[in-house]
Amino acid sequence: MLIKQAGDIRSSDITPHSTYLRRREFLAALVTLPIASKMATTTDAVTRKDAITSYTNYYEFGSDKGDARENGGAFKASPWNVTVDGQCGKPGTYTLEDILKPHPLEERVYRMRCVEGWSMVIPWDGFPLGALLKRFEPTAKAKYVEFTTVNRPKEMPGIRRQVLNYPYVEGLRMDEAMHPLTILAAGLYGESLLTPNGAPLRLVVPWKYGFKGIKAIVKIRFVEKQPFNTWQEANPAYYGFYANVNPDVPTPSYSQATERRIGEFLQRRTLPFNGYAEQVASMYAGLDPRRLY
Ligand SMILES: Nc1nc2c(c(=O)[nH]1)N[C@H]1C(S)=C(S)[C@@H](COP(=O)(O)O)O[C@H]1N2
Ligand SMILES: [Mo]
Repeated sequence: MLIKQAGDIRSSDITPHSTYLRRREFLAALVTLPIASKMATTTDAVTRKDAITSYTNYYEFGSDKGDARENGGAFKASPWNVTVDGQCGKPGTYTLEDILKPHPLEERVYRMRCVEGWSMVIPWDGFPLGALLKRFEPTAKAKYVEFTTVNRPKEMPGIRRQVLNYPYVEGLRMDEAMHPLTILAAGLYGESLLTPNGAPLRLVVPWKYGFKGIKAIVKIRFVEKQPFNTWQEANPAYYGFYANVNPDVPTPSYSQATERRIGEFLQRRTLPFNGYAEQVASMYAGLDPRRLY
């Protein structure tokens, strides 16, 4: 049994009093999802649900792990529209229902790894991004896909602090976007996503560092040129475009060789491509591994 030591419990793991008072509002967003199939890509133990929903990175709500849960009470994830444009045959504005309807949710248990050195194992409920993108009929000029997060300063109080430039933007190369391990998630642990984890729709790319997993997506754009993602813009020495998990490439100030699994005490060795090398490494043949950060 793993025992969490007092020194290992961060203040952000503890529910703030104001959140406790709003707990009904927080729980009201939960809807049990019908899951079509289950697939585990790891035998590692799944991280506790309360850790996954309270220990999050979501700068639109603040830069502390507990901020999205603490400050997310005003965020409205419904109704929701996603605008699709750029190099494709079927641009337009689609409702969340339009997006989700043809794609039964599958539960996939993925290892996730953040650049800050922590990791989790999350049972995401999602569907392959590629199946959705095909519906929009990308043209031959669509080399990359760019994603944009909703920008609502009134509902997202961290935006005012301008730690990052908003709206938050991420991107994938077309082959990465079409890869079967890449999913859009609408839930986790069999329930619809809560605000801190990116409700109502977020990207999950398990062989990349966590920041690639853009939350609360409102725009999908097919483009010819490599998108300029928010974290690369904020600090290019630490954050690149590819952001493939690579234990051999340190950041300018720390090693990326190990990670601390949330809920565990000892460090683990980080695996190339976060353990998914067999499935994805061939996409990067010929690319300088130092660019894989
Ligand atoms: N819009 C938006 N998406 C975001 C972020 C953010 O600040 N804003 N943080 C990213 C980072 S740094 C990480 S590690 C993951 C964390 O996902 P999780 O909180 O669901 O574990 O979300 C990513 N997606
Ligand atoms: Mo992150």
